[in-house]
Amino acid sequence: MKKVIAITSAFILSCSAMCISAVSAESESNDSASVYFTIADKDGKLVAIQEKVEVTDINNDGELTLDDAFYCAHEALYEGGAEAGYKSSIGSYGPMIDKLWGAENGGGYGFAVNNIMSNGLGDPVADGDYVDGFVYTDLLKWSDLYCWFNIRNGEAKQGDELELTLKKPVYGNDGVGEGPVEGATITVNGEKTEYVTDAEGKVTIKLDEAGEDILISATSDTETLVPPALLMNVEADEDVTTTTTTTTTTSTTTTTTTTTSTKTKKATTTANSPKTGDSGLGSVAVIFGASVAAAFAFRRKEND
Ligand SMILES: [Ca+2]
Repeated sequence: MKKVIAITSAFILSCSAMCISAVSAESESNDSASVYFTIADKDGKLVAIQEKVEVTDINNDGELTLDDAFYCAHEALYEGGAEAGYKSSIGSYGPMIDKLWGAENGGGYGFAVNNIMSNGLGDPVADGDYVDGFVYTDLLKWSDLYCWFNIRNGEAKQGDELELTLKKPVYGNDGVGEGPVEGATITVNGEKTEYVTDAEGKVTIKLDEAGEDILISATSDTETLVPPALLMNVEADEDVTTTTTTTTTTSTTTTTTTTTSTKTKKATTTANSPKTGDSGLGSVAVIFGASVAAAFAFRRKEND
């Protein structure tokens, strides 16, 4: 018995020693970084949205740069890997992109690290960086405008209002600053909304849809925007859902089946609140007639 204990503790000791060395090796090492990639392709379409990619020193120069990062992003996200989708070479100003997301257009690519446009693939990347890359869609005037929202992610409740600012790089004597994008229409999961950014690039939108990773982006009639990407997690609000359903019911009759079941669920879950339940029943009665309401009430009674 004693021997077993001795062996066990020796094993635990060696294991913890191993764990300690593994942890310290990781914290000291600089040979990988987690980077979040957003990429717009040659058609101006978002093909990667804040995808987490592990970047390693692909070209073995002892540094983690954008060149390594784009290679790893294609290896992880592009069909056929980096060999099919990405190519870089050393140009007269340093390393440059020859192919991005499968598109070879003679050098029309842009990229930014944490919303700051980068000039070279040799720029460093670090853990937690957001890298945005895009293929120019306007190969005549190069009008594609990189832009970004003041936030990348957020949590909210359905029906909440959210104030956003859409920004773009502004080039001045002191280097690159930022300015507003005016007149951009906000899109939610690819659908245009009524919300348009003002002269300060600001817009307040109401989050009508619930869901995870709802994509908020922007488009413009006057400028070629590289689509910005904001991912929102919006928690469903039952009251908001009910209101929406009722509106749908009054405008069409084809959704009656769905509505009835939704209402039943609502009435059942709020059985302790007679006021809510009664008003729900009232709207059903108006729409479906007294006989349906009677059947509904009967079923409700049974449930009670
Ligand atoms: Ca490298």
